[in-house]
Amino acid sequence: MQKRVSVSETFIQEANSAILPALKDDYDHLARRLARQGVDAEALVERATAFKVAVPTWGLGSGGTRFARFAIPGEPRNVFERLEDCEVVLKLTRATPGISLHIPWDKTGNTGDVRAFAHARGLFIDSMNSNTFQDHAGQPLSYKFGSLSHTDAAVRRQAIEHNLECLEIGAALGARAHTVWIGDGGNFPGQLHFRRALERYLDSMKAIYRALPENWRLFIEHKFYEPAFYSTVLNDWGTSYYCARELGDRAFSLVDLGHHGPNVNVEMIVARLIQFGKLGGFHFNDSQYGDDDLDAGSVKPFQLFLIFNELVDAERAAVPGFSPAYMLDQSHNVTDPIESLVASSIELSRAYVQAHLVDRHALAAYQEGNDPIMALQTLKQAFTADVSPILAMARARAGGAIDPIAAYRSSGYRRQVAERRPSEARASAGIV
Ligand code: RM4
Ligand code: MN
Ligand code: MN
Repeated sequence: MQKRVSVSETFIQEANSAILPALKDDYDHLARRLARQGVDAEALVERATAFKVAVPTWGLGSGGTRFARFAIPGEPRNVFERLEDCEVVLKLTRATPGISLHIPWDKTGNTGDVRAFAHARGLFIDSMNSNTFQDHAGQPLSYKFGSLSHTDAAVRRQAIEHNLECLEIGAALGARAHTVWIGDGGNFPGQLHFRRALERYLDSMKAIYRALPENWRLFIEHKFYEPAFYSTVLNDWGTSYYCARELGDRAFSLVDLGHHGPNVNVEMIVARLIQFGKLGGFHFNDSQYGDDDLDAGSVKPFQLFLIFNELVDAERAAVPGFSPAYMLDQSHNVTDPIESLVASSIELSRAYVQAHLVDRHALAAYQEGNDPIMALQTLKQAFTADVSPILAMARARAGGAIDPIAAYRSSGYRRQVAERRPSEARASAGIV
């Protein structure tokens, strides 16, 4: 039996002890400042502690683009090793106990083992993700021309069966949601009959919806291009909303932040889906151009804040049925994935806490009084507040790291796993 690798709690405590006095100082100073505005810092620490986001197992390896993939030392080779890395992210941040699995990438012979392995590390399986955007070893029919919307009923059946298998595996693992993203679409005008392709997709999704275990939610993820470059079957939030409605009460739209055209007002899409009772959840990431899968909050932190502004507004207003699932979906091409996931989870907590800082009474009054400059000022006041001491205090009190990336680097975890996990030659390009 190999010694268990992880970043130990005692190690984190030791790393914290040197910087705890400085944190206390910063926190007290911020708490006094906030008190002058009538804001209770402790209430914000509570919000930061409550914030959780699920980690995608596929984000723990080096991603890659369609041109190349640069491997990193100690890259996890199977679901167990990916869960080991997830545990490190959890220990450092205390915000990421939920895990999203991708099938067949995370398939193993024994599902029971995966569940026990996760639970022993304080993790649980949150959402399943199917994969009919690639052909897998041993698969009889190809998805080259689509999967759930394919013209051939036999291919559609195979893709449905794959999703049913995901539900079965997920049920054994204690998951509670299934996310379907398809790569179906056309590369050339005329290639697809738009209406018929969507009808076929919906018929297939109905078969999956019927098999959904009790208390599960089904998330459908739209994306406007890629891998198909001319048209996509589930291309935008409107189509997604329509399909979710057609499917039934337990079907919802999932918003992946990178799946919209450049400059699209994503926060408004979020507000619309909330209003229509169909916001299922998020795949958080950031992007400059398209589905770039960069770290959350790295390129457009203000947009992320504005999205959380809508979410917190709905939370405060107790919008009926509002319960979005928060998940990360990133591809780490040039960073250590553990560091990227840690940093991203912190950026999400930051946006969430900042959104709680918005003076909603004042904002409502400025909106009613048609005072755009003061309305914007109200948002900017919250967005420019440095809430880092609140986030760090929440982590420290929960046993996480005050400075997670520094603690991770000095732990030597990457070096340890590099020794235990000899690299596998994987020359192919990365994930989509
Ligand atoms: C897609 C989409 C899906 C993810 C795959 C790997 O672009 O975002 O959610 O499962 O990538
Ligand atoms: Mn996604
Ligand atoms: Mn994507």
